[in-house]
Amino acid sequence: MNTAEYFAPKQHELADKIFQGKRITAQEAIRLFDEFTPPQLSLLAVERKQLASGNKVFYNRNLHIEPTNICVYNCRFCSYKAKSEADSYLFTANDILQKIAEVADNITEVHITGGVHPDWGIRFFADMLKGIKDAFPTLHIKAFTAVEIGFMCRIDKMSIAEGLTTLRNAGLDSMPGGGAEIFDEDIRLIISPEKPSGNDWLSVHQQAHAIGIPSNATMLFGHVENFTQRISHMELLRNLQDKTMGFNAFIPLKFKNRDNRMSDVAETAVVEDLKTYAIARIFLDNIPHLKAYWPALGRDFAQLSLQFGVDDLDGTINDSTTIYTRAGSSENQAMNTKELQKMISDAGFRPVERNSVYREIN
Ligand code: V47
Ligand code: SF4
Repeated sequence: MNTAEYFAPKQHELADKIFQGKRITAQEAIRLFDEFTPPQLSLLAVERKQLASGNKVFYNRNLHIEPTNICVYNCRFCSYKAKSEADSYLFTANDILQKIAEVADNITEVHITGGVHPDWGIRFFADMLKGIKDAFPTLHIKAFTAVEIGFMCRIDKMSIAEGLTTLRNAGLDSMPGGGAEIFDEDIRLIISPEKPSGNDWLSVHQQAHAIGIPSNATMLFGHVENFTQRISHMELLRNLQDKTMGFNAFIPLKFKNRDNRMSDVAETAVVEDLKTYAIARIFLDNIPHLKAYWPALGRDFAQLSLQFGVDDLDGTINDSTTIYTRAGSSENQAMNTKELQKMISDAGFRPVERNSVYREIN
């Protein structure tokens, strides 16, 4: 690539470094936010995506289940937790088995996370996982954020390592990336003051990776944090990944402002969102996949994000998820495989179905 055509002289050195696949520093990532245009970032991010996954864009067939919307925490950005007893729900183990049974022939993964229930501990969830594995032995179970696991361990007075081992032995195959928000403690105090710290989140994932449970990582962005805090968040993830190589995917989650206690905070512009995806792709050089979770973002944005380094659009079946519809996403939460494939090929990429650990499924 002749960088002179697309980049100003002061940008050449950094653009060349990125084209050569070299690691960039946090200061350089801030420069990408401040000094580079969206078309320039698109060029750089797609180049780095090609290194990681060529022309492929992945999707999977999964079902998201949220067992309850009752939660002990009161995150200010959350539109999801029950506002009153009348608004609350709890699924029984049988409800969950029934929901899976309805679509089991069409999925390879079940994704389970929800509110942090005050009484449900490790043993309760281990029984739930065993029930699912007994009934559907080939389904991959991706379940429970680090925040949920931390609380479950407290209920049953177990260490994090004991809790994780119990869940793994009961059928937990991997963990989703929720609960990370923004690791910066000053921001956490504003948006989710009761939630355990960023270090706690990182420690749960480190311990999960150590016993063979891979996971994802998220970042809730576009509220009261600044670019430096976004990059610091990613830097902590990059540092941990250097040690464990246990993260499969990074998922930036754009803050949605409807029906929560941060509704006065304006949502970010699409251009800023796309820049954030591109910079994540470039900066997180050791996390192989960048996921745009389309039910939250909308199909149009998700398709556009493929030009900014995204190589994964998550799943096709999203039957009972409400965390985003409540916060203002108007998406119909289900898309069939053909629609998803078309969305990817229309954007110029090759759709590839994956399993939960990114093996290709023919
Ligand atoms: O941790 C809550 C976020 C997360 C809002 O790992 C909000 O494959 C935006 O982590 N605006 C849960 N975001 C969802 C999650 C996830 C989703 C899809 C795939 C995977 C995966 C993980 O949702 C929470 C929080 O950061 N969230 N409220 C809101 N108003
Ligand atoms: Fe509970 Fe999660 Fe909502 Fe926080 S974001 S209140 S932990 S459901």
